[in-house]
Amino acid sequence: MPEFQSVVVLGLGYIGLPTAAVIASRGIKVIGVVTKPEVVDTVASGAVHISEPDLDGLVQKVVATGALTTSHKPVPADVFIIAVPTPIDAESRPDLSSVMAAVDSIIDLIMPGNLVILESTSPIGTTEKIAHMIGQRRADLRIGANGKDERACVSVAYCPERVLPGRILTELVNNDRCIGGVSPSCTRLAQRFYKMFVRGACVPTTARAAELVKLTENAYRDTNIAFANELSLICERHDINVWEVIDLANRHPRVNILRPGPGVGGHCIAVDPWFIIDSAPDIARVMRVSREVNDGKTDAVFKRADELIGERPYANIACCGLAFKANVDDLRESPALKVATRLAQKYGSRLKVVEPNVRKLPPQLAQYGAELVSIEEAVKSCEVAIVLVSHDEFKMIPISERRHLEVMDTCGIWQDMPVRH
Ligand code: SAJ
Repeated sequence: MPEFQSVVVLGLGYIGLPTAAVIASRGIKVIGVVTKPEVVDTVASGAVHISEPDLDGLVQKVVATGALTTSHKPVPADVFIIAVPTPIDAESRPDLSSVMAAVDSIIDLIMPGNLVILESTSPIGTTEKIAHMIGQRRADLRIGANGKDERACVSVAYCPERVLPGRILTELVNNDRCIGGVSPSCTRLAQRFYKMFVRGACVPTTARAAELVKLTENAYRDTNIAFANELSLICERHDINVWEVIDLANRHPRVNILRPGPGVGGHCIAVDPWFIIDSAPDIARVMRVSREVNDGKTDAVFKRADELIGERPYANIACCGLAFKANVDDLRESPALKVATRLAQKYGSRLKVVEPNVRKLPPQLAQYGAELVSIEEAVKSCEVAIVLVSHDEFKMIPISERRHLEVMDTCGIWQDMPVRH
């Protein structure tokens, strides 16, 4: 009989739903748990509430076979996976309330032999805290014993998700995973579980190290993007083309500068470094400054756009892109959306917004009279263009159709014409 026959996935967002669907596709019974009734119903009908390539087909299939079902509350299972959001609060400190609520909801259901896995990005020590919480409330259970009688204990482990939005289904299966239990036996059990659906290596470590690994990956990327964004402002000061500088510098065999943009968005890279900074504020100086540089870039982009528009008092303005990055529909923590909102506040109906991945303009833009249009319509009806996201649809517009535009291109997609960045 298979070691793991049923899995409860707590949270059906960008990570929980694809994870639940992939596990269900291996023939394991999966129950996706989410508190929002509309998500319970949508997924139960075989549909999806998030946009991610190929996810709709997979969910439809596993729901149709009965391998994936949904519920608003957890049920007993062999494995519990916690994949709920871990945002930061107003003081940039980790908010673990959803994780703790998820643990609370399963504590009375846990049985000897069960595996509890945390996948949510979390501060160092969270997995141990969860193990402690279960131990305190369930004196009848032994947590993570380091012994032979693995099946008599409850195992608790951390296994961070590392998938890239837009490539989630591929990366979920092919990326290496680092797996840290609160004891070596917990790590081993969690490794056996992930090996059932992960083709990448399942590398063992401790829970605390695994927590920091996840945070480190995103803090590393944030710092590298901050370097690129700082360089773009230096280039602007000296009137040098930043894309050319990066291109030439990257010809050095040991240099690989990332791309500047309007700032860093999404719910991961702009958030996770704070978990490290909060844990060691006196040491994490580079990470803090990187956050400030990346947030500051969004302000700088707005000011430059405002100056450019100020030179054309009656012109219509094409605002190209709202998503947090190219070719996704996710507007969460999007620097492009922040810039567009400030432009809409100031320029109202002069603003023609292009976002090919959404059907409706967010209310914070619509309320000022800004309008959602196609990229073709925008280049035709505007004299100024502010490029905020490097969507494929924008790259495909030929120079003959945009030659008349005064362009500020924060992403470097139209380098065949004079642009400001
Ligand atoms: N960005 C730049 N310049 C670049 C690369 C990205 O400005 O050269 C910006 C993007 O436009 C976006 C932001 O950074 O606003 C983040 O985009 P991203 O594609 O770098 O990352 P995410 O947030 O989509 O996903 C990241 C990934 N982490 C790493 O690559 C280290 C992903 O693997 C993680 O699983 C995900 O965070 C997560 O969930 O933590």
